[in-house]
Amino acid sequence: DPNIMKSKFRGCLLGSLMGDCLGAPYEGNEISSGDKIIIQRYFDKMEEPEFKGPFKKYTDDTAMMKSMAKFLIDKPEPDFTYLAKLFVTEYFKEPRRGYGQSVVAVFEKLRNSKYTNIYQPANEQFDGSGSYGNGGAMRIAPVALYYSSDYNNMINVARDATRITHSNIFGINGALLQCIAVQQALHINPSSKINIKEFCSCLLEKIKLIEDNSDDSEFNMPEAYQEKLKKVELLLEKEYNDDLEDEIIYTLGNGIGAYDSVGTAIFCFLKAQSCIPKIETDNIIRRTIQYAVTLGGDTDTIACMAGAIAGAYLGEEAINKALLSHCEKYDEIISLADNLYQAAGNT
Ligand code: R7I
Ligand code: MG
Ligand code: MG
Ligand code: MG
Repeated sequence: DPNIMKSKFRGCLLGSLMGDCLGAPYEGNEISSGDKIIIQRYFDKMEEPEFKGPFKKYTDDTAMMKSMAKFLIDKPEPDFTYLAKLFVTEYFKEPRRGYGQSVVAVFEKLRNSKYTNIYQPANEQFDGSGSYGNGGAMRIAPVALYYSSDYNNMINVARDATRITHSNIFGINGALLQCIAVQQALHINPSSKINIKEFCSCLLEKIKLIEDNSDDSEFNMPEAYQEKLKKVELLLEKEYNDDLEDEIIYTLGNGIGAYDSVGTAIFCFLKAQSCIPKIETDNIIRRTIQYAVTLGGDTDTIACMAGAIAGAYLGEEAINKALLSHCEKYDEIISLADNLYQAAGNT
């Protein structure tokens, strides 16, 4: 059904935006159980129809996601130099969006070298080992939407788009894992329950192929993301207890490294398919985002990635309109999703 797909494109990009905007105020915090009550009230308050407040601003996650969508919309064949220019132009137009500390050097080098070799600046990061930050993963959702029924191209474009800023194998494969998760969610019927076991085993199968073909001589963790996904599955089966969240953070991570955040985002999405103690809402997308925020750390990015997966599964109808209305430029993201939907060959 084409209407369902159109709604899923919107849901995905809006879920991504909401996670970023609503998670950003908590980025870098360690969350105590008292903070959970504050976070519950923060979301409740925004759902009140009479509540007026300044927009929750989006950060680098959305700024770069918008460039990814524009790159796919504007060029019939992927033009990665164009994408590099979009990133750089966007950064110098609005540098104060909370970008990663090191990626800024890539933007400066790209600009100064006039894009002669768009992959060289990223290759030079961290003495040649490349960034393992989650900046590739946080912005990847448009690629999953655009290539939703062309898996091999999706992977290749996702990889080459990531490599402009992140050349480390953890940064790249983390972005691929997030991309595959969004693509899988896109193909699930929004009116049926998710089969969690099947979702995980499909992800595992695909990331295994990718890791088997990755050169990971430097770190020698050739099954890193496969092992991460197995931990996600194990943690999903655990009964709630007071130490569970500490275990989740310890095992899956909540940091700015892709390895410490992409598995966590997938976990949040799957966990939020049923009720979670101390998170009071019937809305699955809100539950996903709010849960990601309560895990602390890189809240904007983990909520953004989890929100993108949830929105791709459930579509725009499942987005809480009151919450969305507090997110900066949500109407622009709706147009962007529609243009991406058209560019992908739909009408
Ligand atoms: O990955 P990146 O775009 O940052 C994204 C994060 C998200 O949380 C955003 O919301 C924003 O807050 O930043 O930017 P990078 O600068 O490439 O990576 C982010 C950080 O990860 C770096 O500044 C480093 O602190 C760390 N990092 C590394 N540290 C040591 N060695 C990334 N790669 C390495 C490494 O190889
Ligand atoms: Mg950010
Ligand atoms: Mg290998
Ligand atoms: Mg972040």
